[in-house]
Order: sequence, then structure tokens, then C-alpha cells
Amino acid sequence: MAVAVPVASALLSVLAVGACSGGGPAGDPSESPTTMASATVGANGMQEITVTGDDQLRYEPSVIKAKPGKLRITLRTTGGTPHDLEVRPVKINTGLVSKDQERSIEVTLSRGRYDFVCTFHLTSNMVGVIDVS
Ligand SMILES: [Cu+2]
Repeated sequence: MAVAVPVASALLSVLAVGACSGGGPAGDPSESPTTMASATVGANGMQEITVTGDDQLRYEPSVIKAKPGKLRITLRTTGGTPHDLEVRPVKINTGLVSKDQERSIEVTLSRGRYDFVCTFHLTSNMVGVIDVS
């Protein structure tokens, strides 16, 4: 029983507050370069990865390689545009992360590919993938 759902649900109320953005033009749909990084294993045996979100509405890395098991994902926002990070199939969300802040979530994943998205910038294709193998 190592599921981190309570943390995520506690953060959802924060999300609802910031959900109404201006909805301006989506900007240029320039091809977002795909960057890849592997999760590292911390002293406690848990896999960890830090993902940044920037003002170009991109995640870095956008592809996370991990092994099956527990993975801690930390989202750090580097620009003035706040972001969140939601692992789609399991609906675990960091909540809104403002400039120079970071928040972590823990997910337990088996083999497969899992989409993660910024729920605020989904239409700008701010997405990534966790590749568990
Ligand atoms: Cu975003």
C-alpha cells in the first residue's frame, strides 16, 4: 500500500483557483525539441527526476526513462508562467507551481508509457512521456 494519492488530492483545490487564464493566442506551434533523461536512484532507493517548465511552455526533459516501481517527479518552474504536471492515467498532479518554486509527486508505475501534461497549457502541447521499461 504505497500509493501517494492523498497528497495529490490535497493539492487539487489549489488548481481550481488558478484555472482561469487569459486564453490568449496559442503562440507559434514550433516543433518542441524532445529531450530525454533517466531517473536517478536516491539513497532511499526511490527513483527521482526533476522536470522544469519554462516560458516556452515546454518540459525539460520531455521524455523520462524509468524502471518499474516508485518514481518521484519534481516540477520546477523556471519562468514567469506557472505550470503543473499531471501524470494522466493515474491523475496525480503537482498542483500549480510558480516561478522558482517546485513541487513533487510520487507515482508507482509498471512497465509502459505514461503521458504527463500541464493542464493549463495542454492546448499548447505542453506534454511529456514517462517511458517505464
Ligand atoms: Cu504549463
